Formats: sequence, structure tokens, C-alpha cells
Amino acid sequence: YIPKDKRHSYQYVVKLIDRLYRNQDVKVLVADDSLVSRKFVKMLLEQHLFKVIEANDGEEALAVLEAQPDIQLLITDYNMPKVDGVELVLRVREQFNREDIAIIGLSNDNDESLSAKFIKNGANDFLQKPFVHEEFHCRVLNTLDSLDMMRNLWRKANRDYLTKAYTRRYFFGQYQQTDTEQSLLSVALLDIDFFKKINDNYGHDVGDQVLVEFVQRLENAFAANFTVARFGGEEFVVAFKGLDANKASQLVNKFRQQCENSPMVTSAGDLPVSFSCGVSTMSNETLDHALQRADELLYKAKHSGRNKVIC
Ligand code: GH3
Ligand code: MG
Ligand code: MG
Ligand code: MG
Repeated sequence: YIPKDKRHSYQYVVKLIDRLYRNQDVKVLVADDSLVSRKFVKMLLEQHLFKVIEANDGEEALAVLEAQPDIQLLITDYNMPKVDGVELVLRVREQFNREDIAIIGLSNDNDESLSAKFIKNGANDFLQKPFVHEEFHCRVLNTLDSLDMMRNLWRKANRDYLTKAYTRRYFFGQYQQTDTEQSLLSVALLDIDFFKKINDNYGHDVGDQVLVEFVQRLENAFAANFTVARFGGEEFVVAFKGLDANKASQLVNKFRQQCENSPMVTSAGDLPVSFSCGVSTMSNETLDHALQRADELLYKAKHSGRNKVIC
């Protein structure tokens, strides 16, 4: 017999079990100057298999987050020496968005406006100490659910489903506001040659494989220093921040030669795949204009034999 107040809804139990598997990979940072309170929260979290990291105060918490940006949840006390909980939330939100980290504030202070202060400054939730264990677990669960949802949304908007490259939307978000007085930006538009023939001859699936491998190659070549995005269909863009069109097109040309020398491995066998490219540097104009010029150069490359980079 389970007493009434100990019964959970079926959905809650299913959700809890599903989370327990995933919690093992979730790092939670607990910031609290009281050793007893910190160890207690740690114990509650470890019951649910979370990986717990501790910080003595706000300043230490900031240093830990700097060193371990993969922490998904911060649980912070209010009254702490040096940097208090509310200031900590403010400082964390200057660096980390809501899809990066979730925050829950805690306090045994009697200040009734504290929960509002935490939430206004960017916390996802607040819990008054002392709290019932059950409530603590429910709130942690809800907070992590909304973090997951936010991350999914972010990924859907900014990562292409097929190739996992950044989307056009992400690209514009990052570079539309570029101030060309402050920094140099060149854009390269790449378009696979005769891609329609690959689809027609070997099927859409093989076409998809070529797109995926093409992105992998582009990312191996450029992603460490530059942004690679899928612009649409079989067209890609690379943002070469800090390089002029000449330097950028030299890099793309080296990549073009590498592609020329290694056919793509697909389920239909090895296929030679080439691309054409136009490169332009943005100067006192909108990103759209720079892309338009890159597109005109790409058109020129297509009509002068393909498998070319023009700047
Ligand atoms: P060009 O050398 O002039 O660029 O010729 P092309 O055949 O590459 O260009 P075209 O624009 O005629 O054809 C592009 C094709 O890409 C048409 C479209 O069906 C195909 N395509 C677009 N997106 C995808 C996709 O996600 N997967 C696959 N398999 N094909 C796609
Ligand atoms: Mg305290
Ligand atoms: Mg094409
Ligand atoms: Mg095209």
C-alpha cells in the first residue's frame, strides 16, 4: 500500500525514469557558502544521479562556469560573501543564454521580493528554504525540461536537419550587423556542380550523402576558424572573418583542389564531385549586397567551365 501523498502520476514516474538515465551526463553547479546547505542539495541531486560540482561563493561559481561551460544547471543561494546569488545570476546571464544554462535561486532569507529579483535577473525558478524534497525534485525536473525544449528550438532554427551545418538564419544572425570599419569580412558562396545529375543518376539518397560529406569536408577545412552554413539546396556559404577576398579565395581554392583529388564515398560508389565559388569582401554595404556580388562571381565561375573559384 502506498499512502495517498506518496503516489505519483504515471506520467511523472515515466518522465522521472527517462530523466534518471540522462541525468548521469548532466552537470549541476551548487553555489552556497553554507557547507551544510550545499552538501544537503548535493545529496538530493545525487539521489537523482546528477554530477554535482560545488562552489563556496559567487566568485568561485563564475570561475567554475568559465572552466566548465558544459554545466547545464546552476543552483545558487542568495546570501554569499563577495558576489551574492542575484548578482551571480546577472553575471552568468551576461555570458550564457537560456539555451546554455538554467538557473534556480535558493534562499532562507525572509525578503519576499527575492524570488522576483532572481527571476527578473535571469533565473528560471526560485525555491524558499527550507523546502520539501519533492518540490525540489519537481522544480529541477521542470527547469531541465524547459532547458531541453529551448535547446531543441535553438538547434532547429540554427542547424540544418540533414547536414547539421549552420542555417542561413544563423549566418545572417551572426554577420548581418558586421561593422566593416571595425572588421574585415569576406564571404564565399559555393555551389556543387551538376548536382542534379547525381540525384537523377543515383537517386536522392545518394545526393543526400554527397551533401553530408561535402559539409564534413567544408567543416574540416574551415570550421575551426570560420563559419560554414548551408545556404539552401546544394549551396553553401563560408564567412571568412579577418580575411580579404584574395586570401579567402586562396583557401577555398586549396579546398577545391583537395575535393578534385578525392572522390566522395557514397553507397553508389566513389563519385567525383566539384563545386564553383564566388568570393567577395563586404565594404560599406549590407551583407546582402556582398552576397549578391559573390553570387554574380559564382555565376561567372559556372559559365566559364565550373570547378573554379573567382573573386
Ligand atoms: P549547376 O552546376 O549549374 O549548379 O547545376 P546543378 O545541377 O548543381 O544545379 P540545379 O540548381 O539545377 O540543381 C540543384 C538540385 O539540387 C535540384 C534539387 O532537387 C537538388 N536538391 C536541393 N536540395 C536537396 C537535398 O536536400 N537533397 C538532395 N538529394 N537534393 C537536393
Ligand atoms: Mg548563504
Ligand atoms: Mg549546383
Ligand atoms: Mg544551386
